[in-house]
Amino acid sequence: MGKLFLGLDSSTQSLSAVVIDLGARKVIYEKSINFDRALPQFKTQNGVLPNRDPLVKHSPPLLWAAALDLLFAQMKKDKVALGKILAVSGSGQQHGSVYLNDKAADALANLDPKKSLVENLGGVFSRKTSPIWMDSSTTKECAEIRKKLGGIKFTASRTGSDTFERFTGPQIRKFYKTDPNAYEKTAGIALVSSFMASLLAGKIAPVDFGDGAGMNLMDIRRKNWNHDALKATAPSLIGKLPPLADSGQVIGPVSSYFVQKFGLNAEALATVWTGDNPASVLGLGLIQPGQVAISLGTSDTFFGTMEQCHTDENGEGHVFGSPTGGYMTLICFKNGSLAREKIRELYKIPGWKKFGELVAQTPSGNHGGILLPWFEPEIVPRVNQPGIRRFDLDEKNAAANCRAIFEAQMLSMRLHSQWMQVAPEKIFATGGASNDRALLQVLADVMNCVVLRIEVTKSAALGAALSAAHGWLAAAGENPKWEKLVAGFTAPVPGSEIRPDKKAAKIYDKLLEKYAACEGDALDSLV
Ligand code: XUL
Repeated sequence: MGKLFLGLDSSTQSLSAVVIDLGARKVIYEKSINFDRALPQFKTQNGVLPNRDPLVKHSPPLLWAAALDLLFAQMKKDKVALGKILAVSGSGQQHGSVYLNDKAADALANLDPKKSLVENLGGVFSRKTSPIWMDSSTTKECAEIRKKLGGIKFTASRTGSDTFERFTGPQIRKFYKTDPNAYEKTAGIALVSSFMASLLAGKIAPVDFGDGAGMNLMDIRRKNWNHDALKATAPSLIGKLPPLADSGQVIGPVSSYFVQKFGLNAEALATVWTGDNPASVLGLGLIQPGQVAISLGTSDTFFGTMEQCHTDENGEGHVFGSPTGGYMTLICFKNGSLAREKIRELYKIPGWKKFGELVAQTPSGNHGGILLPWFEPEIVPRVNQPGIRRFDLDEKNAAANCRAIFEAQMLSMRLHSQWMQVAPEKIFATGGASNDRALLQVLADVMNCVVLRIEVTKSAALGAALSAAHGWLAAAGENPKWEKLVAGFTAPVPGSEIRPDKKAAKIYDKLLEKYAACEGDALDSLV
């Protein structure tokens, strides 16, 4: 058996583990614990606590700790060679925050293996629930912080993003405003990622530069806490935040809790965790600038590594620290498969296969027809009053509308990713809709770029395992190279390459101008 590393991913609905054998370049174990099903006592729905206010989305941090116990117990039962694992790292859903009191550090240092993590941690929280990334109840706080930082452009250029409701800074501000006593009693604020790392390490863990950039608190260029942002958020915040560090950096040996209870090796290293999106960059092997991933899921996301730090003046996209040391970008479009699904329902199209066939039957550029895809409020561009709009497009033509929705989504991605100043060299497509070649051809033509399909089920946990390996090798005095480390773990699906059609690409260059004009008119009419 070669060198084994464990990567964990604490996501909204589940906690997953991936164990890799670095020498054999293989994933040798995968497992997930679904929160609602495995831990019904926490009464979550899809990992979130029900709330009367639809804008409020919280989860109990003890649920995540309980899941960690369950997952280790499962790995032991499945006879995973836990004693052979050299280092552990992880990733967490981004932006969510955990509020700890002054008993936390002591409790973490003295985790009793005869008790569960839940019993050990019962008294360490200054706030029982954690706001997570789905929360959108902080519009007021976003405006307050943005104003103090000098507007959208300055907020983005300092912290990597404009203020967003789900980002941690606005969430902390809301907590301070609504419960100042509990805020005062808060000794430490962790992200989901650093909270989970703290359990493994048995001490308060640093926040990494990837997840730290999702807080509106970190100076994106200097990679330290930005004092103006801290001041704009809440008083005495610096004393409550842990240090910032590279993901994968060694914190120390794993807590003896996991050694005694589950048989982890006493010399195994606990390392700094990151956010799920930065970890996915590693898990998908996107370490070269110019390699971009487009995930066609519930929402569509566009992300990749970036050499130089360019922030978005319009405040639509995000810049995070990359686990490989530089920067990564992320743009999240809410109307992804959600909008495609709506068109499918509207035109009673029986399945996705038929949807793809209808797209293939229609010409590139749809004779100039445009459909703005905002069935739901959109993040990029910001649209609070949803509604689709058609321009030169026959509402009765089902095939043209199928093509129009996907063309609109891809044109919007191209338009709203221009601020990155990186022309993609290769696009890796993942997610449900990436199964369809007709859709991928549209993507290749709109972006005028080669598209390859990539299938990794647990890209964040795999990325975390690779980060653990990187941290362990660096601590052993080696100089690990990311290219070599990720090689062999992820590869595009054989035969999935799609090249852009030169004629179609020209049509889209022109259509992009029309799309931008239609979008501009629609946004103006919404003001
Ligand atoms: C990214 C974001 C989500 C969560 C999902 O900004 O909010 O992708 O990280 O876990």
